[in-house]
Amino acid sequence: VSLEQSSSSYPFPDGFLFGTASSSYQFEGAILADGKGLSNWDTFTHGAGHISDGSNGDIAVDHYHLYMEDIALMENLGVNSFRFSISWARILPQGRFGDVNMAGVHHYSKVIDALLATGIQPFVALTHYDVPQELEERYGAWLSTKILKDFGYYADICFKYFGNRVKHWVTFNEPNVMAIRGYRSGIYPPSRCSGSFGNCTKGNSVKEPLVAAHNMILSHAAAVNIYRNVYQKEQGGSIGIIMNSIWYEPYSNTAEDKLAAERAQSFFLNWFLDPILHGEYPKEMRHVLGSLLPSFSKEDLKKMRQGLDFIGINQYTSFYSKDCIYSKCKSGAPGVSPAEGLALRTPIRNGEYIGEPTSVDWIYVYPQGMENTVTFIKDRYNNTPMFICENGLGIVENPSSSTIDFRNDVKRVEYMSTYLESLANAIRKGADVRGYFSWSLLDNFEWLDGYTVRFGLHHVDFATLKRTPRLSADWYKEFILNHTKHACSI
Ligand code: PNW
Repeated sequence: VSLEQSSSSYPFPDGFLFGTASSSYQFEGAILADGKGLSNWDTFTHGAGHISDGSNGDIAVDHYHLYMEDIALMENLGVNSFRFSISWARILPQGRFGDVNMAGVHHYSKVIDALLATGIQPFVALTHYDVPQELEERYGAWLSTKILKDFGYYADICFKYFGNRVKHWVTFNEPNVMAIRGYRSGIYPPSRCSGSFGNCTKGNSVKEPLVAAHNMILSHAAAVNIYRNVYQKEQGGSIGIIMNSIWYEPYSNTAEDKLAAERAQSFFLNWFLDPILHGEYPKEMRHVLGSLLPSFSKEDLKKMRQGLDFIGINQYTSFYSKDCIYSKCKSGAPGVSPAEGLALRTPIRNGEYIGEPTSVDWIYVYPQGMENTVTFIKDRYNNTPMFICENGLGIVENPSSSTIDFRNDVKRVEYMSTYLESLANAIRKGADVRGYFSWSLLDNFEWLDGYTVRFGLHHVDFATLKRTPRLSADWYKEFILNHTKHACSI
C-alpha cells in the first residue's frame, strides 16, 4: 500500500522550498559591528521625520547576533529554506573604493554554515533596498551607470565566498519599488522627487525612476553575466530577481478598463521582466513614454540575453484599475508607478472593497490575486521557474490594550491559508512554482512604519528582543508537514 497521497493533496512538487523571508536592514541591527559601513537606509532613518515612530534599524531584531536562536526557531517550524539579504555595506563599506571587510564576509559565512547544518537552504539576495552610502555620495548610486561596475564587483565577491554553498541567488529585491519610492514619490532614500509627486528638494519624478530602473536592469545583467561566465558551471546554483507584484482587476468590463489593468501591470512588473526576458520595455511603456524611456545599446542587449533562471514574486495585495487615458478621471502626469498617470488605482468599486481591508492600509485580502499573478507570469514568460519570495499579513497591534493576545493572529492564518490555496490552484494548472516564503519569520523594522506594523510568525518584544511563536507559526509548521511528501516504508 502506498502511503503517498493523491497529487491533489500534494500540489507542491518534490523539493518545493517552504521558508520564511527577511532582509538585512530590517533584521540585523548591529549598525557598526565588525567594520560595517553606513548604508543609504542608515543615513535616511537618522535624518529627521521619515519613520512614523521615529525609530531606525540600528538594533532592529539583532539578528546579526541572535542568528543561532533564529535558526533554532526555523528548525522548529520545519522550513527547508531561509531567505535573507546580504548587507552590501558590511562586505564593502565603501563599495569598490575601499577594501573587502573580511569580518562581514566571515559573518555571512557562519550564518550559511549554520543554516546548512540544520538542513535549511540559504536563498540569498544581494540587495534589499540598501546600498553603501558611499556610492550614493560619490555618484548618486542608481542614477549613474557607474553603479554597474560596483554591483558587479560586489556580486563577484559574494559568489566567490559564498557560492559554493548558496544555490539560489537574487540580484534585487523589488527594484520596481526601489525606483518608484526612491525617485518618484521620494518616500524612500535617496528621497528624490519633483513637483506634485512628493515633498523633495531634488529630483525629477518623471525621468529619474526610469533612469534608476534602467541601471538596475543593467546591474542585474552584469551580475548574471559574472555568475554565468565564472561561477555557475562549477557551483551549480541559479540566479534570479524578485519583483513586487500587485494584481490589477479591471474596474469595469469595458475595453478601456481592461487596457488600464494591463497598462498598470506593464508599468510595474513587466517594466523589469520584459527587458530581462524579452529584450525590450513593454509596449505600453514605449507608447506612453516615448523618448523618455532610456534605450538599450547593442552591447547592453548582448549582456541582457543571459536573462535569469527564476522569477521571484512578492505578492500581498490587489487593486482595481480604471482607465484615465480615454475616459476622464483624476490622475497624475505620465511616468511610472503602478497605475498613476495612466489609470486610477482604487481598492473600492460600487462601495465594495476588492477584498477585506486589514490594519495595513495597502493590504486587501484577495487570495485570487495570487493565482492570477502566477498564471500571468507563467503565460507571459514561458513558464520560467517561479518562487513566491514574500507573502504575509502585517498587523498593527494596539500597544495600550493589554487584553490583546499577541499570539492569537487568526487573521494571519486565514490570510496565509487562503493565499496558499490559491497558489496551489495555479500549480495544479501547470505553473512551475518551486517555493514559498512567508514574510516574515519575526516582527521586524517595517521601513516607514518602523516597529508599528508586525509581520512575524513570531512576536518580538522590542524591549527585550524575546521571540515568541504565534498561532501562525504553529499553523505554518502543520501546513508544511501536511504538504510535504515524507519517505515512508511499511
Ligand atoms: C515588501 N505594495 O515591500 C518588502 O520586500 C519587505 O521588505 C517589506 O517588509 C514587506 O513587503 C512588507 O511591507 C512591499 O505596493 C512594497 O503592494 C510594496 C508593496 C508591497 C510590499
